[in-house]
Amino acid sequence: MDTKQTTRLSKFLSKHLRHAPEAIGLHLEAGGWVAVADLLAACAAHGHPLTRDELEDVVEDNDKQRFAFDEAGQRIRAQQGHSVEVDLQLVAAEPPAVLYHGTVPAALPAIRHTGLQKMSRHHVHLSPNEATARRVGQRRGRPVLLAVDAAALHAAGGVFYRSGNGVWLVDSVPPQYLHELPG
Ligand code: HQG
Repeated sequence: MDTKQTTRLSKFLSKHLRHAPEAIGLHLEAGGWVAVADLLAACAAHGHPLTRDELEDVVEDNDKQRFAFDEAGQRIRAQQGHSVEVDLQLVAAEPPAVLYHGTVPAALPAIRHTGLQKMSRHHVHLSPNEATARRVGQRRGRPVLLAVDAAALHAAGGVFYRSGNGVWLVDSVPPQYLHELPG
């Protein structure tokens, strides 16, 4: 498969493992899992035929490790980023002292007022370093970086989760834990 095909399949998988499984007749089990055999059949039935080997290549090549197989290799899921109701069975973890969030200038007034909100996702997504946060912000325009005082929020009872691909997840970040970093 060339890069273009891999990207096309990755987008198709993101859409159906995170947002619209029922559109291709899938149902996410607890943890967000679907049987690999069911996924391959659903992909074939909806214009994206691929083999198990090709699926493994897409999972491995994915720049952000968006997808993961279970230990037996029988099931697959998106690691985070869902909009459908799903219990990812994440385990709470102690975050690093500082985490980062990349956004755009237009969102700042609201963020200063209400803090970071999960918007259409299940959690606010935070990055472990500035470079990753900058890339996240850049998807929407000129990136603006915020540092999150994760240690203080955690000490105040904020519950953090780390997804399988290194994204930190939290319910919300009130404004007093945010610091705007100089561009
Ligand atoms: C902003 C991608 C107004 C927030 C990325 C962001 C990441 C507010 C947008 C992952 C707000 C939500 C997540 C508030 C937050 N008022 N705007 N109170 N609080 N926002 O896409 O963090 O390709 O849901 O700053 O790389 O940008 O999907 O979240 O701009 O890892 O794998 O509202 O998505 O990964 O946007 O990105 P998103 P995000 P994938």
